[in-house]
Amino acid sequence: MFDHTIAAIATGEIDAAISIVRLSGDDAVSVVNRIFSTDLTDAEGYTIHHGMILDHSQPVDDVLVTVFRAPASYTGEDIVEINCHGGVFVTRKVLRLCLGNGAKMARRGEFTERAFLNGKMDLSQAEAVNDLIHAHDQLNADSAIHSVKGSIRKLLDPLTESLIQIIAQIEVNIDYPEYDDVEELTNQIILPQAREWTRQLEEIIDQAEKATYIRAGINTVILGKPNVGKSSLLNALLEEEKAIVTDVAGTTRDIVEGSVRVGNVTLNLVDTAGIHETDDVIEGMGIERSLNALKKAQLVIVVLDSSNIDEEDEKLMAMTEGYPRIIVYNKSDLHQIEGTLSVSARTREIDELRKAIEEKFADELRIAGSDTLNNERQIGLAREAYNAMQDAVASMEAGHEIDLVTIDLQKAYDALKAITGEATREGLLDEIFSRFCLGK
Ligand SMILES: Nc1nc2c(ncn2[C@@H]2O[C@H](COP(=O)(O)OP(=O)(O)OP(=O)(O)O)[C@@H](O)[C@H]2O)c(=O)[nH]1
Ligand SMILES: [Mg+2]
Repeated sequence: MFDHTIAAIATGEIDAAISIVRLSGDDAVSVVNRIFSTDLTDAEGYTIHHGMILDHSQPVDDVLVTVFRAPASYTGEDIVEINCHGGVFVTRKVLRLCLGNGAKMARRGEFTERAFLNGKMDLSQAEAVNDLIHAHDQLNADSAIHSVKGSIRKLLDPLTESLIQIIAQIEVNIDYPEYDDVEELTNQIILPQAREWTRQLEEIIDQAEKATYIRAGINTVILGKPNVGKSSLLNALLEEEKAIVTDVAGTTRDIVEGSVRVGNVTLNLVDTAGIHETDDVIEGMGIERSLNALKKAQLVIVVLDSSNIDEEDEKLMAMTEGYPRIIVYNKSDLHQIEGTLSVSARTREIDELRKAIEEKFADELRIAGSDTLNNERQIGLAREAYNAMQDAVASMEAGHEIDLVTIDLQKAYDALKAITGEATREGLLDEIFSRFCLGK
């Protein structure tokens, strides 16, 4: 399908025990044959060959070479992988020899692009390969590997299949009105179905949003009046002395940030200046920043001092009412209030808070572990489909002709198909594959 063979270093460019130069294309085997002491002409797929990489008969490296034969390879083409002895210098030299003997340098993501264009995977799977490379925790890695295995197509297929059946049937109705054996579809028949599709799309989008935000980490703001132990709590959660703690009210004047994992939940924590009335200019600016951080919060941890609760706390409670929040009663070592979520930041007894956080996001964690759309591109297309479907419903409710309705249904269908790349749009491929690493 492609007229040239590509090559790249597939592993990181660091000194390591082994690194891999990868080639894909019709000439992959013949390019390597020109620089390899062992003849690979008749090598079958899934075989490994030992030998020397040679530069004008001079040995460069003692290597193992893996051969994959089209179409049973990652890209669907012949692939040869040269397992070199690590060092950046040697690996680059092997790559240069491949390039000097007929291969072309691969662009970022070109191997995966070829896999996609050769029909080895759909677009959502190709994107998932990239997500897997960049996954920094279990949750992200799990969802990426699900998608590599085709979970997104599984998620959307029932919807797109029933949608295309209806569209096809409407078209038959319009184009061949004389066919009596095909049921004549009316708004009354399609409307309940279209409403159900709209509902399903809404759910798919909602779940994807929940999943993406928990995978990215929860923006969490620690809020409270001065001296209640906010910074101490941040330090306890982070298990390090990141923020300054003193018994002077108004210690924290700027935003202090840190990221921490609580079970499977990642919190992007922000410690803030204690909120109260003040004439101090700097403290006032700090308080303003606290209030700004609150606006972006996906979780607010409201900290109270169990031994000293007053009307300033009441104000804070009222202010954070509409936010997803957890209220913690700190300094439980001094005083404990029955029936509250009690912690002691100073003695690092904060298990109750950790438990509450995991419980609060149990739903999202479950969703993130299941099959969902994975990124903004996919969610954006699902929204396009949802809007088109809503238009279809509205147009049926208004009693429009079926051939008008089918335009919206078609739009919804196209948007859904673009998620897996079955109706790819111009420029999209370049955009997606350029985010890849070289050699992938
Ligand atoms: N006994 C006890 N003291 C605590 C606890 N948590 C914090 N403190 C003390 O309370 C004082 C204030 O703690 P910080 O963590 O600085 O409080 P803050 O809310 O960040 O204060 P500001 O930054 O001034 O708004 C310090 O002397 C802490 O040692 C706790 O659980 N128990
Ligand atoms: Mg503080």
